[in-house]
Amino acid sequence: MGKKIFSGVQPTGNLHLGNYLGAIKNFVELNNDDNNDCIFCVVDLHAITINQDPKKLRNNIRETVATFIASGIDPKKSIIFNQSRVSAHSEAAWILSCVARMGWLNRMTQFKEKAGKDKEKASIGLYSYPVLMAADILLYDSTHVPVGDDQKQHLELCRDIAQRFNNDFKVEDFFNIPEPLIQKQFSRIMSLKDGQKKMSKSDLSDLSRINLTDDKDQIINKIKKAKTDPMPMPATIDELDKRAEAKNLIGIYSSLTNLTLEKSLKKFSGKNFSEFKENLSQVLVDKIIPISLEIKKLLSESNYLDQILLEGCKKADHIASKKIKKIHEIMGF
Ligand code: AQP
Repeated sequence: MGKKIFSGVQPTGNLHLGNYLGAIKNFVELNNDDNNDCIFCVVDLHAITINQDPKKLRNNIRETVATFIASGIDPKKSIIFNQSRVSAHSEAAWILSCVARMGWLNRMTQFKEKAGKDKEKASIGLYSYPVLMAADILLYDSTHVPVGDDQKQHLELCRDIAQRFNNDFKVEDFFNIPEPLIQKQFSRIMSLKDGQKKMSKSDLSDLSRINLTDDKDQIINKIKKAKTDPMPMPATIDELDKRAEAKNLIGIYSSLTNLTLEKSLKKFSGKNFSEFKENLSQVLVDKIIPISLEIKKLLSESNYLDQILLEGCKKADHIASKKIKKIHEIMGF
């Protein structure tokens, strides 16, 4: 049987190599399998959990759609839509927030990281973000959710919420319990400036990430400046595990070339970083530049992008409104 796939990306600008290798690359493979029904959502309601400039947000929504298509998602095969247009998401999030427990949400590490020391000033939306994410997934009876490693905990919470709803309301199997699809390797791409920190859109340093809209010179420059250590390239996985920055760069190389870490190490062990970095820049340029050029081309066709969203929203709304109707019946509304 085919899979029902759902995943989302926040339109918060600066989509980067981590988003691509951790999530979007996987979306494309799932989209290419005719057995699957795929829904890829631009999660604009998630984006507003931190302050957004409305004008920029509108552009970022289009840019996220352009990135999906430029990366290889076919809007004729997969539903692409933005979350705020399908009101069932907000409604289901409220209902599920009455099912989820404070204790469950208090364990979410992403909130702790994003809220930082001043959590009193964080929005309530940032705290309840994973409940909205559960609503997104459960409304479509999704069976599989392709995400990067950082979203694993939110997926577990989604499963707990679904199970609790099914138990509390004695509606066995009403919500499908979704499986995460997290790549076994290279599921967390780290910052180019700090091998302990995840590559992230919101990092103040643009040198910390490869943006999917970077040009050739920017990519080469960022890899040249990427943090390494003074030793030659490692020879074994054990050695690699102790060297965070080297591990990240070799991981990126392996993921882009579809080589195992062992094979990449064999190719470069004992060599100096500058030689490896030249090779890495080349594979990055070969992969990212066609995507970058296509994103820029699509962004000049905003009517086309808006049309894709409009059609996607109609299809998503058709599915989600049926599910929310059933939820109303179950709740006694
Ligand atoms: N560094 C990463 N490595 C692997 N996967 C990643 N993802 C994000 N960063 C990495 C995956 O990309 C998908 C979309 O992410 P998102 O847009 O929903 O937001 P995020 O995870 O909050 O992304 P950022 O870049 O880290 O944003 P900020 O800076 O705002 O925190 C998800 O599947 C995610 O796992």
